[in-house]
Order: sequence, then structure tokens, then C-alpha cells
Amino acid sequence: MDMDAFFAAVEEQRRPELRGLPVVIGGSGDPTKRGVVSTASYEARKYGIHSAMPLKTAHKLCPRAVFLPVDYEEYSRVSGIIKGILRGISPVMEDVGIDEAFLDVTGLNATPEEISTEIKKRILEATGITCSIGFGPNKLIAKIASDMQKPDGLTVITTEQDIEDRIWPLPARKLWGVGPKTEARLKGMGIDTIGDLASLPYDRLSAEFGESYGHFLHEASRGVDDSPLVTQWEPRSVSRETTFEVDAGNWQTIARTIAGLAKEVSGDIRQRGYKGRTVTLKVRFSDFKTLTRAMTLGEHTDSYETIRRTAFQCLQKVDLAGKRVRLLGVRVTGLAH
Ligand code: TTP
Ligand code: MG
Repeated sequence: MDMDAFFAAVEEQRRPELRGLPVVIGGSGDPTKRGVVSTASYEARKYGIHSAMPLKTAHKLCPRAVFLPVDYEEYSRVSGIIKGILRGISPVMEDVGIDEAFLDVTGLNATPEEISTEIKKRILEATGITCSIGFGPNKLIAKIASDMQKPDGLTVITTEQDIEDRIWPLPARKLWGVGPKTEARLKGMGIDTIGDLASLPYDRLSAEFGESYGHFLHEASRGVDDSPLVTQWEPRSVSRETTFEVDAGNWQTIARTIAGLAKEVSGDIRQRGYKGRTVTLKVRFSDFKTLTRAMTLGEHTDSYETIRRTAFQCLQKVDLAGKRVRLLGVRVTGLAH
């Protein structure tokens, strides 16, 4: 989720007379003084005004635009309301910036359209402003999708075919982690789109960009991204983890261990009189690479069966092929009495 023209939208909300006018937020709000544009309303963008442009340039492009100073305090207050709404939809939220967040809605038993409608409705009711939402199998795709139909957009990218049809035609620059320098080098290699990038053999990319970044580009251009949501520390969670004496490669050993951890966790939360809504599985491989997979349930539970089953569903989202596991953990959050 990414808010539309966020600072400008907040200003237009508290000063309705500004609506529909070109509005530019930046610096002290005086375009004759030094300072850059923080953001411009969509009306102002029609004149070519954009973030990071000097205020003076913006003023030249559109002298009749309304220039306002940045009021972080107010934008942070509105941002807090929005993040609270998102957490109410699913507690697995990564807070990315003042107007942006990732939400893990796996297991919410609702369609992207239903979830999106609910989020947009609640945010509009509480703040009067609109946002754009992108759905995807991972953060990389969701982020790109959120930007594809602004403002008040909803873009759902779920299948391989969607990635080929809708992500591949985009300029390579739209890929997270591709900045202007990489873009220029890619152009020199005749690579313009994400699809062009995806068609390059890995060897070519690693020769040009090194193994690590080459690997990233290779995977990202195919829509592959395993990075977990970085959620905030939650004081109320119950977890258990265990490190194997010898790294485990056997699925049965892994499954038995997860079941054992789920049993301990469920016993613990029951004893404390809690029920939880989100189950997170943590897997650390023998190379110390660690990932988490979380699922949020429709209702709170303290049932061993449910926690175990949900942890197993998380396990299904982990690629174990050819890997050995060093550590496993099960955590339950979203606790309520
Ligand atoms: P963005 O989400 O990048 O921009 P936006 O919300 O204004 O517009 P869009 O509809 O395209 O998402 O950034 C969020 C806020 O962060 C933005 O309102 C102002 C601030 N910001 C800056 O202060 N400087 C910058 O260079 C950028 C890009 C944003
Ligand atoms: Mg935004």
C-alpha cells in the first residue's frame, strides 16, 4: 500500500479550498527561497513538477501553483492512523516509510479485491485520502504493482503469466534495486525492459555485475523474491526455537520438530490464557541464511492442531530442495486474552 501524493493529499484534506488546484509541498513553502519539492499533487504533476525538483524550477513550470511548507508532524499523525488500520487487517505488517507498508494477507480468506476495498474504505473514512494497492506473491512484485495504476489504484499480479504480460514490458528501472547507474549500463547492453533482463543468461549478468548483484537481477527480473516482511517487534509473542545437533536434510525430521515446537508454543499460550492469530515459521539453513514465513488466521486460536497445521502451511512456502536446516522456530503473535 502506498498513499497517493501523500503530503499534498493531507494538506488538501485540511484545506478543502485547495482541492483540484496544483499544490506543491516543499521546504519552507516559499518558491523564491532555496529548497526542493517533497511532493506535488497530481494536478501539479501535469506541469512536469515532481519530487526532488528545486522549488524555483517548480514555480517556473507553474507560477499559479499553491506552495506550502512541509508539516511532518501532521503527516506523521495521519500516517499513524493509516498504519493502525493496516495492522487491524493483518498484524503482519512491514512499515516501510511515512506513506508505505507491506501487509502479509496470506490466509485472510478473502480476494485481493475484497481486501483492497476494505483497506481503501477504512483509510478514506478515517483520513479522507486515497491510496494505491498492489498484490503479489512477494514484496518485489507487490511494490511494483502498487505503482502501476496510481492514483486510487488496485493491481493484482499473481500468476507467471501476469509477470510476463504486465511486469516484463516495464522499463528495467522499475525493478527494485535498479538505480540510474545500473539503468545506464543496462541500456549500453541493449537492455531496456525487465523482460529484456529476464532473457539474459545468468552468466552474462554475473560477468557484468558480479555474482551477488547479477544473481539478484536474474531472480528479480523473473519476479522471484524471498525476502521476508520485517515486522515490528511485538512484545506479546510466544515462540520456541531449536537448533539441530546435526543439520537436518530429512523432511520427516523437520516436520516432527515443527510439530514439537507447535505443541510447546500452544501449551505455553494456553497456560498464559492467550490466543494468537499469526503463526510464523523460522528456518535457518546450514549457510546461516534465515527466512520466516507467516500466516494470519481468520480467528484467534490456542489449538495445537491449528498452530501445527498453520506452521506446516508456512513450511510449504519454503524451498527446502537440496538444503540442510540448522534451526527451526515457531512463533505465535497477535495475542489476545
Ligand atoms: P511517494 O510515495 O514517493 O510519493 P507520493 O505519495 O507523494 O506520490 P505517489 O502518489 O506517486 O505515491 O512519497 C511519499 C511522501 O514522501 C511524499 O508525499 C513526500 C515525501 N517525499 C519527499 O519528501 N521527498 C521525495 O523525494 C519523495 C520521493 C517523497
Ligand atoms: Mg505515495
